[in-house]
Amino acid sequence: MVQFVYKKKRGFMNKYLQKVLNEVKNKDNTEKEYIQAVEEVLSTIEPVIEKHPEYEKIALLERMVEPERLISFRVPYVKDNGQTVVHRGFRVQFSSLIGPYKGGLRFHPSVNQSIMKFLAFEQIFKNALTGLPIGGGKGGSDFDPKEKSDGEIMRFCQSFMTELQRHIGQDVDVPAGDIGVGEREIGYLFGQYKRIKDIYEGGVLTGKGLSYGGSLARKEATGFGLIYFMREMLKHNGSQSLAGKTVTISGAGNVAIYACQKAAEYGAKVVAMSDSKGCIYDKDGINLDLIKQIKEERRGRISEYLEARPQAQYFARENEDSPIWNIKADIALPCATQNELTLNSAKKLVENGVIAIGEGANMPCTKEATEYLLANNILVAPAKAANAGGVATSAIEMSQNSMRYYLTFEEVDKKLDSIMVNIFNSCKNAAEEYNLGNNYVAGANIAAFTKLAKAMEAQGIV
Ligand code: NDP
Ligand code: 2IT
Repeated sequence: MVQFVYKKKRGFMNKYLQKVLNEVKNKDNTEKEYIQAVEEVLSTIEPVIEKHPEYEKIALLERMVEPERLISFRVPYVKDNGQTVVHRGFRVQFSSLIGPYKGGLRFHPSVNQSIMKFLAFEQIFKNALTGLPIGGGKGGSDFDPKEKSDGEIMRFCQSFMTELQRHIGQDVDVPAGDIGVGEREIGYLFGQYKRIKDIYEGGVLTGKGLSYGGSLARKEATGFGLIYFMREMLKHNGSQSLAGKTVTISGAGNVAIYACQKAAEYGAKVVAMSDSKGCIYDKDGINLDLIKQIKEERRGRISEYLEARPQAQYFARENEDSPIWNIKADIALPCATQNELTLNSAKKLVENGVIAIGEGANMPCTKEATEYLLANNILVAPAKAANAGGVATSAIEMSQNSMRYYLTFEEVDKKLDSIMVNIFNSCKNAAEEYNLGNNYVAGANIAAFTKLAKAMEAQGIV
């Protein structure tokens, strides 16, 4: 199926690309995730750069890999036991080329500058693919919301926003959720913003609660969008469908839960889900209501699933390879975090007959895993395209806030569906134009890059 094979190259044929990559590797040499994300994009746009030698003179790529602004700040808060703790906050305002900076906030102990920059960089391309007027940004903190009281979460969010508020605004930069930041955190952040600015500015954050300006279907959007993209990809490759397919989904958070719901609605059987500690396998199909109770209501561990369904199995994670990828499936959906699907896992999936991978998380496959999957003719729905439904629906939330008029669930869902169809078609058309078969990883990067390059040329040297 895949005519173009991702080759492990010693370097690029194109000297300009090689020069830019070398500069990033030298300047940002400790930022391994950021280098990985840049290398992945550069490795797929070579045919476009070959066609446009004029880009070098205007330093188009150098400008694309340098954030417009990178903000790092102190976030102190007081724990319930009276102890003051200091965390590090970030906001990377990477590109305002096609709209206000837009992207989520991640609260996770692993957060650092490299992870923030890789996420913000990918967000620029993702947001361009949506066709909506949103630039690229990302932020967060190395704060761990796990096992914190509501009071601690609230005080942390208030402290975080006390600094962040001077950098954001509905026409400037619009944060949303990501790992560890959901409706509860967005609520506390919004409340503090409103208090400091003394204004109701609905469009300053997305993923808000429905009672104060949120959009119906935003919660579901990333997971639903992933499945809409997968539906299109299967349809265009052998007229296949999700019905009757066995699916495994890593993670049990916002993206994973709603991907599971939509996959089941389309007649697929989801047999496994996971969290960072391990995975559950339920051969009769995952009971999603139970997962929602454990994860959304109790904020518990996925191992608790066995208490209600003892016939299911639990596999604890022992090393960097998540046990979920050892489970036989037609479709695997990594929806947890970056680099969670390694070369070993990719080999296992291929050995077990997987036909398609859908990246719900950002950069979930390692570089080697992606290369191996594509070389083995596995369909890969790349993150920048496949998980863009979340941010696209955030943009729809912003529109509703500006209009002061709210759409129904069905209206938002229908828009989301048609955006995902358009994104798939953009990836497909770009791949076809450059004779890359069904390499949608390259297709997504080329489609997004082409749009961004045009906007950069049009706006002059900024
Ligand atoms: P949540 O916080 O709701 O859920 C995250 C899930 O991933 C949890 O099950 C968590 O397990 C697991 N996880 C987190 N870190 C790790 C890790 N280091 N190793 C293994 N498992 C881990 O986050 P989301 O569902 O919102 O985000 C999941 C992914 O989707 C992220 O990559 C995010 O960037 C991406 N994404 C999110 C969008 C959104 O709208 N929310 C939009 C587009 C992409 P545990 O509880 O044990 O930590
Ligand atoms: O990675 C992502 O696209 C998100 N976390 C959602 C960003 C957003 O602004 O809705």
